[in-house]
Amino acid sequence: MRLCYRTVCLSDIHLGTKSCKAEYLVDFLRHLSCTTLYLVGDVIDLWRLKRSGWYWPAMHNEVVRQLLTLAQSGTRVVYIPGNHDELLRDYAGTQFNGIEVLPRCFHLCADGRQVLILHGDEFDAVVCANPWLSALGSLSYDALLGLNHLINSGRRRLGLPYWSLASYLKSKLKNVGDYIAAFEQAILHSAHRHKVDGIICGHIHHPALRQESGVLYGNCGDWVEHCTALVEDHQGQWSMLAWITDSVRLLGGIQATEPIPTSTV
Ligand SMILES: [Mn+2]
Repeated sequence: MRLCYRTVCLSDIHLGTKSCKAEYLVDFLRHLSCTTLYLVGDVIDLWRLKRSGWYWPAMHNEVVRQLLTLAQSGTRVVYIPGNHDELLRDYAGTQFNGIEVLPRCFHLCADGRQVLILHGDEFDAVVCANPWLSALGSLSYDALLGLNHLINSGRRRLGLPYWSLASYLKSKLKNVGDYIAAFEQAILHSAHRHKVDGIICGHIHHPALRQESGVLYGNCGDWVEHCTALVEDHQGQWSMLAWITDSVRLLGGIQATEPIPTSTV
């Protein structure tokens, strides 16, 4: 079986951690051919490697090898760093072994829709402040985005790891659903602001694909738990795949209105 797509988006692979499902990803990549592959952040968990020592089994090397093979055989591979691999943000605009590094990226779908692809950690501060946002309006929304950036570039200069307000809040919140809803609202708000037809992101390890108020919301999920990918066919139709065994399960195209329940993937 060969998987042929126009575009594939993967995020939150977390190479360098024990929880990375590298063997599933290698299997997926071996079956894959596509025109463009977006790696939507937290691909290599550089902070974990730095904090808890080097963990790099042969299978993680094999993931890298498969990605380089795709790049060398004509696939455009774009690496958009996330917060766990933010050190690579310094290399935005450069290429290594045919892989482009970009901070975020606009993607033109086959059907003419314009989609913004980004990791999503830039929304952490917004998510935390969400209860007050509706009262304060979008001016403060922009200010919060700036604040999140300022705090974390300051921490970075001090050699401190990225601090995710949102993960903190997520760990404190009894209802994770509230957190996910706040994140998704922030993303949708940003889509309207950027005047794009959709946003594809990662970061919260919650795979999703749906159309909301005329905007496509896609979350790649992760390769720690869900083993999911967002794929675009040659007509511009997006679908969510979960690659858990050697068979692929199509979990719904853009008409699907519900995120995948964790229990089924
Ligand atoms: Mn992240």
